[in-house]
Amino acid sequence: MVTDRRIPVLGVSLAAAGILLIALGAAFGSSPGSPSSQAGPWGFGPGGMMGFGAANVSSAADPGSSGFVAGTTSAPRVVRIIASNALRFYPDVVTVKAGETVTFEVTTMGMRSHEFMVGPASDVAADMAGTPEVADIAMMQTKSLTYTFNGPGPFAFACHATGHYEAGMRGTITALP
Ligand SMILES: [Cu+2]
Repeated sequence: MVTDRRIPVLGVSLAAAGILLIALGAAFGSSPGSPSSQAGPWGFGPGGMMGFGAANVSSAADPGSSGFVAGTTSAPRVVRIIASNALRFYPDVVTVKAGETVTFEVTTMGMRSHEFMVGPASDVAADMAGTPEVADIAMMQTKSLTYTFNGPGPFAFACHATGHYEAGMRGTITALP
């Protein structure tokens, strides 16, 4: 999906992303050693330019981690997701406990706007009308979507902005009993 138009703005986009990453790292609170801090998740390679590899976007503890508290409708567990300019979600695998309520806070990095849909995997794959979704998440904007994981799944999430799903902009959800 690289277009001619994108090339002149790439430098600006990277610089803006770097600034946002620094801000995100501060705002979200780093927790070194959490899975999301590993392996240069931003797509710029290990160690990344401009410190991308050290960037971290922490969410509340996952099921199976110490400190995990299952989300409820009155107190959903917050899971933060980055929607990248490279048409990927970070993280792209989210673990939930069956029955819990999760608020996804989805932030767009880069200049492309994204959508975030979550629900039964078959509905998400089909972009089925009525599947919970937030749309038009613009650069550096965050939108929230709260979802209760009733049943065993499988569940998934995806962006259905034109061409994005086909390019691989999707994620899986593991629901633990
Ligand atoms: Cu997208």
